[in-house]
Amino acid sequence: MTSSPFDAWITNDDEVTSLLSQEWQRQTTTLQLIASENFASPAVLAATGSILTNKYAEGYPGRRYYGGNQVVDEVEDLARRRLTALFGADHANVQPHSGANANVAVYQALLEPGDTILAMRLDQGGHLTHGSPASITSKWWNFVSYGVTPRSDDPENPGEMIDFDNVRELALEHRPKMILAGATAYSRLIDPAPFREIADEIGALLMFDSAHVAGLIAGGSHPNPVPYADVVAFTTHKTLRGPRGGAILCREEYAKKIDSAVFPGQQGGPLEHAIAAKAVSFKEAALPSFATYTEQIVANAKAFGAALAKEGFRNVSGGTENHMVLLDLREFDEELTGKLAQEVLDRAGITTNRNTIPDDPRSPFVTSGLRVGSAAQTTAGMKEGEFETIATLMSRALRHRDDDAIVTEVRADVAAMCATFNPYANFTKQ
Ligand code: DSN
Repeated sequence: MTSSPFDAWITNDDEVTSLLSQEWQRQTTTLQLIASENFASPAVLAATGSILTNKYAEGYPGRRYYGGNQVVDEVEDLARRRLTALFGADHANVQPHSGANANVAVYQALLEPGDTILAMRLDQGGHLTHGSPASITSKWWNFVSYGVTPRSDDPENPGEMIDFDNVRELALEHRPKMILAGATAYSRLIDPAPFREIADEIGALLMFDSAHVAGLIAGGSHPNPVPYADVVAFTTHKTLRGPRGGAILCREEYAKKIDSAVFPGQQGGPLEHAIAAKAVSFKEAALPSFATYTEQIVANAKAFGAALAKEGFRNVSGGTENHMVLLDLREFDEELTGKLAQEVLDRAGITTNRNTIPDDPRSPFVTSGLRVGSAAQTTAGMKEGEFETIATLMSRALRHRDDDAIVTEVRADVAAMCATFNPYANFTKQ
């Protein structure tokens, strides 16, 4: 089995080395189409695996609770400076361990328990931390949810897009203290301006959860919410292509509250190795080549959605303007659930995730939808033509899911594509 070039130094643990090799093999011989995943650069991986993992640094640069943080302070300051410059923000907090932590820290910083937040419905694209009954967020805060417009057969106006009349009506009725824009399964551009107008009309705070599209914003392919929102929270590992983690941007007036909510409010010692890797990724995202990359992500997703539609998969909302396509599988095959499609595609070497679609009659564990994304394979160098090929491979595997020989043939075609588009052959030293 081929080893990953990044774990060659693990010499004393055969079991972990073997598992890392297996995962290297999986990531480089199968297609990674989960919309929230990406391939971080070798420099990001190296910083994540660096000596900074040894250091405790509770507090913030210049105000730590432990000695020996002279270098760590510079690392975290560098990350904060690069991030504020990238998005034009007043203040950055780069310590959140994840997007979920970042979101909860924002609520904790700016709201009182029991305050109302107006956010997107989970079954129409919102995230667990936007008030899922299973999330601590719904126990501490009162969520009211807006949705998408009804589906229509008019190709000019297909529906299933954020219903701003509904946002405004609910805002006027419930007077939330915060309006939350942002989604986890929504393929359209989210314009921050109408959200700001509605927030201003009722005197609410505006938070933008840009986890999925942070990279598209950094690359200039989507509008920057920073001038509109009081606070922007996101993950660093999706389209932004950094290490796994979270970050928060805010206006200066909220900086102290946000910092206190992250530490000591939510977390203990920050992961300075991850923060160094975040700094590396923020530098990469500021390069002109990153703007070209995000343009290609969107072009690839559009081509992918159109090719999937030709194969009979309905695109929810009629298409995409970001890195993801949300598929309604029912018109392709009424019997095919999201769960089954994900399992069949796994056998064919195509990694996806099942997802609920608006008004899904099936449970969130089964679903009638499948979410696919273009960010990772775009990093690997694929363009529109390759995504069109992937659409035909997906269709073939799903139509012939009971024929092992055909699924195996698709897997071989996938492996051949992956051999040509190795994500780690594509990076150049920058
Ligand atoms: N789990 C992420 C996603 O896949 O969208 C959200 O946190």
